[in-house]
Parts: sequence; C-alpha cells; structure tokens
Amino acid sequence: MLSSHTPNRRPLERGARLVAATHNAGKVAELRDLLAPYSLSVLSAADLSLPEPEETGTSFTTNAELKALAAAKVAELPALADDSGLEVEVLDGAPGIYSARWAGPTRNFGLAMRRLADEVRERGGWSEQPGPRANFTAALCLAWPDGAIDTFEGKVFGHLVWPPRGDKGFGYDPMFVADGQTLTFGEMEPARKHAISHRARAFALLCRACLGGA
Ligand code: ITT
Repeated sequence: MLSSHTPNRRPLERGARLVAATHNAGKVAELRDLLAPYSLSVLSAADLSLPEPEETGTSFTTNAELKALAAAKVAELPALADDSGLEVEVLDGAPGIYSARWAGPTRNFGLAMRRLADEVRERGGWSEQPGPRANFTAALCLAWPDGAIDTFEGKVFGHLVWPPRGDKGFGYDPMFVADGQTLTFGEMEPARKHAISHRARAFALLCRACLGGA
C-alpha cells in the first residue's frame, strides 16, 4: 500500500531540481509561488512530458503519493505532487477526491460549479447562512526516485456562494469564501490566497520538515 512508505523527512537542498508533478496549470502557478523563496529549479510535468497517472486512491493522501512517486520514478528527480479538492458538508464531503472529475474531460469548472450549486439546492443547503459549509483540502507529497516519501495535509474552512465571483485562481475558487473573509478565492490576489489556503498550510508543514523552514 502506498501510504505504508516510511516518512523520511529527507531535506531538499537549495538549488536542487524539483518536478511539480501536476498537469493543472493553476496548481503549477501556486506551487511555483510557494517554492519561490527556496531557490529550487522547478520543472513542471508538462515541461518533462510526464504521463498523467490514473488516480486510483481513495483519499487525497494516497492520490498525492501515487502521483509524486510516478513522476519521481520517470523523471529520476524529486517530485512534489498535490491532490486536493472541495468537500461540501451538506453533500457528505462531495465532490472531495472527485473535484476535478466533476469538471469532465474538458475540465469545465463553469459546469462543475453549476452541478455543485444544483446538488446543494437539492439538499436544501442554500438556506444555510452565510452559505453552505465547505472546506478545501490539499495533500502534498514529496517523493524521491528511490521510493521515499513525505506527505502533508492542509485544510481551509469556509462557505460557498452562488453565483460564482471573481476570475482569479482556478477550479472552484469563485464559489468559496474562507472563514473571516468577504472575498471569494476567485476575487483575491494570489498572495492573499497563499496566506490562508489549504495548499499553503500543507506547504508550511512540508517546509518545516524538508526545506529547512521559511
Ligand atoms: P493533477 O492531478 O495533475 O495535479 P488535477 O486538477 O486533476 O491535476 P486533482 O485531482 O487534485 O488535480 O483535482 C483537484 C481539483 O480540486 C482541481 O482540479 C480543482 O478543481 C479543485 N481544487 C483544488 N485546489 C483548489 C484551489 O486552490 N482552488 C480551487 N479549486 C481547487
């Protein structure tokens, strides 16, 4: 089982080459921003024409591990993968690990957000104030070609809005307002999202363990 790999807390040295093991351009941009202070040479899965592994895991963690290990082995470099998604309370955690799949093969998030809004409506979720409870979760896995891995998880809680607002960010960002905020992630400047996001929280744990802190 993937998650039986022993955590190794192996440090990434400054200047090292690292694969951002994702085919999602929004994630590549956010991971590059988060990694910017660490003087790493970041290559994307697209730069290396890496194949997209099938996400057969049943949790964010197992999918992140599977994607990071696949990229590290093919590229023969350390690889950082992200598996993430939006969990909506009134939908019992859906779409969760299926968040990307709800957008269909063309990754149409206008349609995915519409489906989400409709399913929330069918469960009566829009009567919740200020909106239906939801959270984003991100699992980040740093894997090495020899199979060593470290995995970290971050969450941000908040509520959904309809209609979607803002054209920044990616995916479900225009529908999500984090607790204590008024803007959706789609309306926020990237730096503001990075201060509070699920991905940034997972990244802070990874930094402490593998990048020698900030
Ligand atoms: P890779 O597997 O290649 O990384 P993917 O888009 O398929 O790309 P996931 O399987 O982890 O990645 O799906 C995560 C989906 O969850 C993603 O496509 C978004 O729709 C959503 N998501 C994750 N983080 C998000 C964020 O910060 N803002 C908005 N939506 C997010």
